[in-house]
Amino acid sequence: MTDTLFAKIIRREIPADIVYEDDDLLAFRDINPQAPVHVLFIPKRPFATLNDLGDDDAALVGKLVLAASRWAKAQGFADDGYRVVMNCNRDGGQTVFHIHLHLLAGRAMHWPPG
Ligand code: DGP
Repeated sequence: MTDTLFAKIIRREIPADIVYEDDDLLAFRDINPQAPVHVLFIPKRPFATLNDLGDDDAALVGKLVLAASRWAKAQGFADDGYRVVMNCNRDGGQTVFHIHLHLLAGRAMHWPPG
C-alpha cells in the first residue's frame, strides 16, 4: 500500500482539475501536460505499479481503459486519435507510485517514444 499525491487528490486534500469520476476511478488533468490534452485516469484503489495487479483486478483495469477511451471519444478525439500510456518503475519512467493511465491527445504523437 502507498500513500501518494494521487491518494491525496482522491481524498481532495490537494486540488486537481477533475474531468471524470465514478465509484472506482478518477481522472484529472496532468500538472505537467505533454500534449494539448493530457489526462491521468487512476483507480481509487492504490496499486503502486502494474506489477501489483493480479487476476482479480482484470475488471478494474478494463474499466480504466474503457473510461479513457469513452472520455476521448466524448471529447471528439476518436477519429484523429490519441495515445494511452502506462509507465512502470524506473525504466518505464514512472514517478508517481499509484498506477495511472496517461491519455494524450490534441496533436500527432511520435514513435518510438523517448
Ligand atoms: P509517471 O511519470 O507515469 O509516473 O507520471 C506521473 C504524472 O503525474 C506526471 O506526468 C506528472 C503528474 N503529476 C505529478 N504530480 C501531480 C499533481 O500533484 N497533480 C497532477 N494533476 N498531476 C501530477
